[in-house]
Amino acid sequence: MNPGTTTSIKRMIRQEVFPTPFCPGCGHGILLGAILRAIDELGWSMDEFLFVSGIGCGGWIPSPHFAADTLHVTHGRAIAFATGAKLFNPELKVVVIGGDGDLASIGGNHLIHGARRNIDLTVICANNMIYGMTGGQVTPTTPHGAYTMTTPQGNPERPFDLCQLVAAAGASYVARYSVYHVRQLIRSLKRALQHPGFSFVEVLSSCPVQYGRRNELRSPVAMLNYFREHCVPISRAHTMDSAELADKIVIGEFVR
Ligand SMILES: Cc1ncc(C[n+]2csc(CCOP(=O)(O)OP(=O)(O)O)c2C)c(N)n1
Ligand SMILES: [Mg+2]
Repeated sequence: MNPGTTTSIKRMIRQEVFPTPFCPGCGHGILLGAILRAIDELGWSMDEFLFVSGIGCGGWIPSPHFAADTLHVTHGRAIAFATGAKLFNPELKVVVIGGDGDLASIGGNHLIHGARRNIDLTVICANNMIYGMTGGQVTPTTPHGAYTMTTPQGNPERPFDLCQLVAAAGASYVARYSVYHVRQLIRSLKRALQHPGFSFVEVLSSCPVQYGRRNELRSPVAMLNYFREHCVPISRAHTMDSAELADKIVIGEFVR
């Protein structure tokens, strides 16, 4: 069986029947597949892992889907639980998967202090730029001017660049891709999983239902096209000035 194929990763998913927590067109399913493909391509067993997630649509990525040990904990506290588990059993590969609200808003302090300590965790942020599960409120990564339930006139605030934030705090592997850039994303996830120390991968994920419908990106295809058209590789970004970069999202590896 070829690693990374649908047939190969099927055994890594729980086979019980349960309703999907994801809306049609949600990018979190693409990220789910990318994480499993990365682990499969590395030839690692799910038994070596603990996946920790908080509350939100992003928190549903590992739990209940992954056929592995999972901790589904309180909103914003996944990195704190993961730190405890890692300290108790340093042999475990501990992976945190959470939303932008979960990791950067209520959990923002755990994120920067986890990075500062450079603790050996892999943190994957499913950044759909909104509180998806609770109806579409603004988050610290919602773009300036974007419409959400709580910013009906457009977001007046400037968003965090999560990669710059965790890099400045001390993370030793930092990368950003989108669910449109699946092959690059899988390669980056493999590097993050292999990296000793705090590794962080921000993954821009489509949310046509809560984000897209308020921002003229109502269809799943429109959201993927948005990522295709707005993401600029770091190598190209170096040749662009700030005006050209104004509405762009830089992707690639920022710390390696
Ligand atoms: C302590 C606490 N505060 C607030 C909530 C309500 N809540 C649940 S999920 C969530 C935000 C979800 O957004 P995000 O983390 O970005 O995940 P997404 O659903 O977008 O994937 C909020 C505010 C909660 N469950 N617990
Ligand atoms: Mg979110």
